[in-house]
Amino acid sequence: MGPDAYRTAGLAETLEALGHAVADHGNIRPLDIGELTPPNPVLKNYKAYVAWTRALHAKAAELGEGPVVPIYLGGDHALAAGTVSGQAKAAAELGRPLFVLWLDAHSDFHTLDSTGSGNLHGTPLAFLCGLPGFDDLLGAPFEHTLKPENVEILGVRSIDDAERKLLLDHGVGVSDMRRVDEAGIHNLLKPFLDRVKAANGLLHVSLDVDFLDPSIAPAVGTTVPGGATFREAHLVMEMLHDSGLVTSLDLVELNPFLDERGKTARLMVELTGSLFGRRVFDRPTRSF
Ligand SMILES: [Mn+2]
Repeated sequence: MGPDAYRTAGLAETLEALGHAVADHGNIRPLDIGELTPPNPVLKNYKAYVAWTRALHAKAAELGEGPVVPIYLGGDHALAAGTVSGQAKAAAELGRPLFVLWLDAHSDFHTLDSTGSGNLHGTPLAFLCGLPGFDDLLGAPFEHTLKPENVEILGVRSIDDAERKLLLDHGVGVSDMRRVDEAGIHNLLKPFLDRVKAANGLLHVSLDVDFLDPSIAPAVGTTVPGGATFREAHLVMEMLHDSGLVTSLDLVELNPFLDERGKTARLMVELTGSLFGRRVFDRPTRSF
């Protein structure tokens, strides 16, 4: 339902109005992977996670090498295990490092052992950073793991104890909402973008609906109060556009059943428009 809500909210039309050519590749289907036993009985929909990851990985590895900016629509944030691993494979083929900006209320850094809830949308970043236990996902060890220092999690405000330890041990960049309040989006994001540029890196952005404050984006199953405001979110997107560095994007965790007259889907489309060059406020040049 998530992808169709974005289509209905005019994602393609918004991008076309900005002068971009858009190709809708339709809905991807999970691979048929046969029987599979979960390594931890608490895990929910484990087989589906594996089946989707393999399908999305193959698609993203193919799109990642082309002169296009893929936008992956979901759906569960677990999809990033496939999209980002595929983009990472493509980046390796191109001989360039992949950086990831993870815009999320949560850090999604659980292993299949550390998760208490069994919700697999809490695990993709741990897989992508090479933590152990995920070999089922691609049917082989993931070769193109992200360097944890090339990952920046922004806007986080809910981290489980087990995750906090893993994040610190691995040196992932984490800017929580307190840091956003104290330092501001610009001061947190600019140094990261400068590092991507200096490394001639590719940049994948993974935007979870719950990055946003629930008052402006209610259509998500895991709301956490105190999220990014309308202006903070647009500032992130405008800075990303100005940087010219973004090479792929996830839009995830939209649940249209929980939306209020499509406002969350429309906001996510507007934010994508900002990332692709639309300005919310005109900034006329003045002479002083
Ligand atoms: Mn997430």
